[in-house]
Amino acid sequence: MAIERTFAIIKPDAVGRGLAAEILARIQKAGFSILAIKSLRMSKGEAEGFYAVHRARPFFGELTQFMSSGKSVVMVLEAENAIGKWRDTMGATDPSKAAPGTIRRDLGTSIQNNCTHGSDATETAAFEIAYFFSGHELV
Ligand code: 3AN
Repeated sequence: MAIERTFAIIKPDAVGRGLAAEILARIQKAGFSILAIKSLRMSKGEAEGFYAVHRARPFFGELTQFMSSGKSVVMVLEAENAIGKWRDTMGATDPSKAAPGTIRRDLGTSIQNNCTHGSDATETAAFEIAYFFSGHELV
């Protein structure tokens, strides 16, 4: 299987609760290389652009408010099958439905405050990586 890249976020709930180091340790333990990483606070507009596919959903306003409420850590992760592997490491969107041992099950507190984000497909990963990182940050 080819080496793949995915885009990951440690969301403001997790950063605010001091869980960034714990999540980074899980990323390393799962065998990802962190190709690029930075900390930033999204503006409301940046969050709206990032989650544009969800703009018709009832939770869009709340979601973009939350994502712009504090610092996030954004990353590009590399591994074999990185997209699927990172989604497996995170667990299901709703922490109460996520498998034991996953980040969302162990650390998430609600369907919104679920600690992490991960791309769901190759095209999404390409869009999301380019949304936060320039080519020179990915060499
Ligand atoms: P995932 O992040 O697991 O791919 P998506 O893409 O369906 O899930 O949802 C994007 C984000 O929107 C989720 N990570 C979560 O923070 C939020 N979200 C999803 N469903 C709901 C919901 N029913 N109520 C509130 N927030 C939600």
